[in-house]
Amino acid sequence: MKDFKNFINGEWVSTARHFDNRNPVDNSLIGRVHEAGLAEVDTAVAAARAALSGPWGQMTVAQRVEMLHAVADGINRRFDEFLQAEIADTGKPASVASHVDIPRGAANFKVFADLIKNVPTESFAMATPDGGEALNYAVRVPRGVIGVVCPWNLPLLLMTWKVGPALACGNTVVVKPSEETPATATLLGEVMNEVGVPPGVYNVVHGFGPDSAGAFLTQHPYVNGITFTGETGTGEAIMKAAANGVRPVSLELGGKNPGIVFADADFDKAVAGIARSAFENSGQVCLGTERVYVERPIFDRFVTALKAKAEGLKLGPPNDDGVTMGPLVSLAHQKKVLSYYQKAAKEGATVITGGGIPEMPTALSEGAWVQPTIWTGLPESAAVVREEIFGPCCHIAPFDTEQEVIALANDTPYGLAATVWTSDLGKAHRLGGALDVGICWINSWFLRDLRTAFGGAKQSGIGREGGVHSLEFYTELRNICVKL
Ligand code: NAD
Ligand code: 6OD
Repeated sequence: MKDFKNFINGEWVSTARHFDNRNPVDNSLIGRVHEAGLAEVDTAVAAARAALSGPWGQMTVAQRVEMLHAVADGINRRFDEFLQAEIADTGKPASVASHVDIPRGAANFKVFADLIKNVPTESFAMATPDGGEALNYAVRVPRGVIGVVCPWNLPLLLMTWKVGPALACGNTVVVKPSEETPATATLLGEVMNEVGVPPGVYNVVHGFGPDSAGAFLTQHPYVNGITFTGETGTGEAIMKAAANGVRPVSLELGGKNPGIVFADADFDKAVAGIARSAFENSGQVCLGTERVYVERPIFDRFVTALKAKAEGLKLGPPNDDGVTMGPLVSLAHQKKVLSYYQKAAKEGATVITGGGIPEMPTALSEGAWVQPTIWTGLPESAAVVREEIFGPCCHIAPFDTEQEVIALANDTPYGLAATVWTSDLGKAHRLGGALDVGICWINSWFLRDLRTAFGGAKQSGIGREGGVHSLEFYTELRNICVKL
């Protein structure tokens, strides 16, 4: 039985209130989590605030960079522990987590450490009204204490994607991992201590959202900025909390992303790409494809080919050979996804494949399993075509013209991502410009240089992170003007 404690000021803090942490593969108990109350959140924020002016605040950029490289190396040294912790919490295949989640966990520290060394600021020699001269320049200063509130789908990756740049910029952080996935944020506390990150720089408080650690953290007056990844509704609540004290927010929220396949696309690559974007991580990727639009001449062939891909997925526990799909993150999420499977059937969908719970061996029957699922035949107004499901499923509809598919793709309150599959370069660029999303992939998915801007349009988020855009959020520019 594991015991997940809060990590505050470099120490492990237990509390009297606990909640269970379960493995979604079979619903077995992994351990208990110590829920932070207002007092623990208060202590964590105070520690983070004090650390700003301690040894951390006095480090040169070069020293901070070295320390963040040591954190990345620390993750890599304990790669297998991070991997096993992440797959126990989420149930995702080890083959995915070992290629995506854990390497990115380390890379998120290195990339932003390297970036902060090279960040330019503006500087002007100016004439003054009295005929003299002044030097007017800006320096980047850390914002202060950053509250980092995380989801459960890519726990280490999405947490370090915020913590890496926040620390690179000289801030301190208090992290609230998802209640579903406390493990890797906790393990990272051990690495921070091992490599000598000063106490108070990285803190972790466990708990839930409303009336728990999430709300206590985001409402805390000494938190100077909040970065959040999760559902759009939660983003709205956090934005309201941040209004008190006029604190900045960066919000990465939900999506209902279109995948568009033109008849001129490389057919096999398009099928493989859409299959990956719909089913990887059991469809629990905010950037995943839940609406597929296929040009009419290849529609039937595409549906048949995607069905074969879905039915070719091997469901099973993360460490088993050849497994390509795990369970959903929890029984609660399984219930939500299954409710959409039922809605689709009620609304008259043609179920091409799946639509229920797969038959699993007895040892796994208590797990949060669902079948990869494909529907056709629904109107655009159907719930499963409009609402984010966050499961391994998609609806496929035919289209006839470029203008028609652009209108269909944009007809959603969300605007996170899109994928377009075509061999026509002009069409690719036109779609890239016309789709109202934060990121548009052409003949690819989940491919990005971390120095580019990342974020959502419309209700998929506010702000951009990545590269210098992260530095914009995690620092403030101070204007200094010196009369010479
Ligand atoms: P969620 O919004 O339910 O929870 C995210 C985090 O917020 C958790 O740590 C939770 O405890 C906390 N929280 C909940 N209510 C809160 C409140 N009132 N105040 C403060 N904290 C609160 O999201 P989830 O279910 O963990 O993740 C799935 C969602 O996240 C999906 O909608 C998905 O699209 C989105 N997501 C978006 C991105 C992106 O980059 N845009 C990335 C990953 C996930
Ligand atoms: O790759 C990233 O940096 C990122 N923020 C991915 C988001 C994935 C959503 O589930």
